[in-house]
Amino acid sequence: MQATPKPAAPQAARHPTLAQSVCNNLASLGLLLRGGFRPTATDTLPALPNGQAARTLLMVGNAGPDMWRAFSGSREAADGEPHPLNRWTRRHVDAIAQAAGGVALYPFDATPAWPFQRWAARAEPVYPSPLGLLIHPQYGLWHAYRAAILVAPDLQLPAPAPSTSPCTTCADQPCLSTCPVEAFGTSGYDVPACASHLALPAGQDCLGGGCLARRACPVGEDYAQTSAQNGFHMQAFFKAVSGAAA
Ligand code: B12
Ligand code: SF4
Ligand code: SF4
Repeated sequence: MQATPKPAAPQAARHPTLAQSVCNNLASLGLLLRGGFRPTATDTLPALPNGQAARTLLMVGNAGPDMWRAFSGSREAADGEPHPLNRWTRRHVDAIAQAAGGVALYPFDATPAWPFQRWAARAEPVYPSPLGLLIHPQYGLWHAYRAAILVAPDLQLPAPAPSTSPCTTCADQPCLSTCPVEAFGTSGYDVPACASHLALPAGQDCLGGGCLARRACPVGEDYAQTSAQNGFHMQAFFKAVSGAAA
């Protein structure tokens, strides 16, 4: 049986009780507190339920298999209704945010989308990869963001320690030579080319087991998602980009 990789240590905060309690509640769901930062007025965030301004934004995410294990046994995973992972996340993270006197924002339901990737780069050491996904030195491309929690206190989380992107020392860049339809080029990610391939018999490896370009990256292999999780996300992505009800 595959050992669960040790997650990166959450950043120390100067309000340890609130940060630790959020961290513990997230851990019971296989989710990680992935750092945070003090927002500025230009972030134009909503006020908290009591009218106060948020002085810390906490990033919530997943890496490795823990979240998938927790979600797989949930009622949302079994009820056959649309967007099970988003509904499971909202049910639990809304409660965690409320217990902290805060409010949760999500990457999946705002128009325009909240800039989760830009926020992530302010919270922890992540870097743009040639695929557009952010790469983490430990998790590689095998991580995502599920929510942000706004809270009133300034938790004074430390800025991410200086580090470098794993991509800068990756001579072969296998992520760029693996996609069968060369969807990653100088002009970004060719979503229609990818979606067309997924509709073909030749695209079933990507659709069922995950993006071949993402799987080609050697960084963070211990955190790679299972085929079941990759297939779940790819099916949701394919439904969204092919216009079917996701
Ligand atoms: C729209 C969207 C998509 C669209 C279009 C993506 C695209 N590349 O064109 C579609 C549906 C195709 C898509 C697909 C997927 N997505 Co998507 N997507 C989003 C979403 C909802 C909004 C992105 C957006 O418009 N942001 C608005 C701008 C203003 O936000 P921003 O943070 O400031 O913008 C930064 C990014 O745009 C980034 N960026 C985007 N593309 C590129 C390309 C390059 C080369 C670089 C350097 C940077 C870069 O740079 C900006 C400045 O920092 C985000 C969630 C979110 N709310 O952010 C997820 C998100 C980006 N997606 C994510 C994922 C995981 C995927 C999938 C892999 C899902 C899957 N099947 O498993 C696929 C495949 C993507 C791929 N192979 O690249 C993750 C990325 C996590 C990470 N490690 O970075 C996010 C953050 C969602 C999450 N829950 O974590 N996605
Ligand atoms: S294969 Fe290399 S260049 Fe591509 S994302 Fe991984 S580390 Fe970066
Ligand atoms: S899912 Fe397959 S076709 Fe789409 S970008 Fe990844 S490797 Fe290319």
